[in-house]
Amino acid sequence: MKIYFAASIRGGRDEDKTYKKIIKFLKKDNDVLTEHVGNTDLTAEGETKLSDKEIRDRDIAWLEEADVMVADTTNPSLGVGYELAYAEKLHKPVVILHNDDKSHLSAMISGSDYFLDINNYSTYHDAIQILDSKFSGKKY
Ligand code: 6K6
Repeated sequence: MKIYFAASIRGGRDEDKTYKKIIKFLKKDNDVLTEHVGNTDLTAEGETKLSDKEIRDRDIAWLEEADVMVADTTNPSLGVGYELAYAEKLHKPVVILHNDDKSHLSAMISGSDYFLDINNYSTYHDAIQILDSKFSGKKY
């Protein structure tokens, strides 16, 4: 399966180690199109050779190509909010992971009829267990 993993970049990188572990798990059986999101060397300012337009257009092309989106919404991020709305527009299946101990998910996501697969987790191990139960043997 092709997975679009979405998580905060310029919104803040406090959870980057969790993103990295989630991506490592997902990569065992899937193609993760957005592996860079888990790069722990990436700062919120980050260096990139691409313009913002190139980043946005490339990411939307990947989202169109993906079978499913997995979004970690723990660290609020405008980009992730935009990607979630875009996934809804494309009718892509979306699995949301959110650590309620760290933030309160936006009502625009938790109150949407589209985003029904919202999963609270506390530790990285919980997050992996949630994804394992969803993805093992499942085709989107
Ligand atoms: C590197 C470091 C900082 O910026 C970069 C290069 N930027 C991005 N590269 C790839 N994807 C990006 C970049 N900026 C945002 N995105 C997409 O938006 C990712 O797919 C994330 O899921 C989401 C993060 O949005 P912000 O608003 O937190 O940056």
